[in-house]
This record gives sequence, structure tokens and C-alpha cells, in this order.
Amino acid sequence: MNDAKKFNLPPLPFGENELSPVISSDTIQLHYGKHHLAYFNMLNTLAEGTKYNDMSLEDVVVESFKNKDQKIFNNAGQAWNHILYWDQMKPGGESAPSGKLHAMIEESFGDFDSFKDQFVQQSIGVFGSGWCWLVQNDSSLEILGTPNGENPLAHGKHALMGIDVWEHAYYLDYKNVRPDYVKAILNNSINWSFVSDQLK
Ligand code: MN3
Repeated sequence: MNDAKKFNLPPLPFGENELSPVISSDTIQLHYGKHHLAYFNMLNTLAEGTKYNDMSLEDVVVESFKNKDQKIFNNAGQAWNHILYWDQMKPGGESAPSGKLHAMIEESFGDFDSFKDQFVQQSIGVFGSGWCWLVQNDSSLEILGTPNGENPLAHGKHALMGIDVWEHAYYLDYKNVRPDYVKAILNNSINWSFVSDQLK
């Protein structure tokens, strides 16, 4: 008898108290330990016995979006989104991107501070639950807001970074002040080397 699940929550790449005070351990316990896990559990339940059970998580995101299998997509999208969300952060962060990513940010947004301002503005513009992304379009970069569990991958785009702006991501630590949460992550917790490594 094989009890192994098809889709599995990856380990958190840091201790649950290590992003504090930008993101508290209380938030991480809920956000990673409950919400992110729940998306995987639901995806496993929904995918069992379907064609999706034989696909990679990335392919499930793309195919379920294309086929309008909304429940599968919601959970696969959110399972995928949060993997990037955790992987792109590190305790203490890095102050700024360097190399090619730095040059592309200057070209697309003016300078790094302007990029951060534009990212925060775009994140405020996501109405209700959703995500704010940094996306690579060949030689240029774009900031993209998406609703609910949608992501650049579903739209054939390439994500470098994504910040969760569902209330569960920030309400315990920032109450209703979404821009403070986004600013705090951008300024203190992004692993820009990781983001840079996502460039095509
Ligand atoms: Mn979330």
C-alpha cells in the first residue's frame, strides 16, 4: 500500500521565527503551516484519479487554467505561488539586486527606488485577494497584479518574484495596512540573488 502523496509541501527555507519582525512567526505558522499546506492537501484530493495526478505542479497550473478546471487551478496555483513566495525571501534579505537584474530594473523602472514605489502602488491596486509579481518579458521587466490564485505562469509569463497580498499574509502583523507589509518585505527580506537566478 502506497500512502505517498503526489504533491508535497516543500520545507520552509528558514526557521519560522527568522523573518521576524517583517513577518512574525505567528503569521508563518498560519500562512505556511495551515494555508499553504491546505492548498497541497486539497490539490491532492482533487487531482486523485484525474489526468492532473500524472503532471508536474507547473503543468497542473497551466493545464487547469486552460481547461477552466477552477477548483484544481485555485489550489495548484496557490501551491505553486507560495513556493516562490517563501523561496524568494531570506532572513535579513539583501539590500539591492546586482548585475543583470539591477540593469534591467533601471531600464524598465528608472531606478531601484522607483521600482519599489511602483511595485507598492501596483500591490495596492490589486482589489481584494491576489498577488503582485515581477515578471520578465524577454529583455524587459513588468509589474503585474493578479486576482486570487492566478499567476504569471497561467498566462504564459515568467515570474521572478511574487508577493502575496491576501489578507492572511499580513493582517496579524500589519492589520489593514497592505503597503507597509509590501514595503517591509521589499526593503528587508528579499533574496535578490535568488530573484536574479530566475532570469531566463
Ligand atoms: Mn497566502
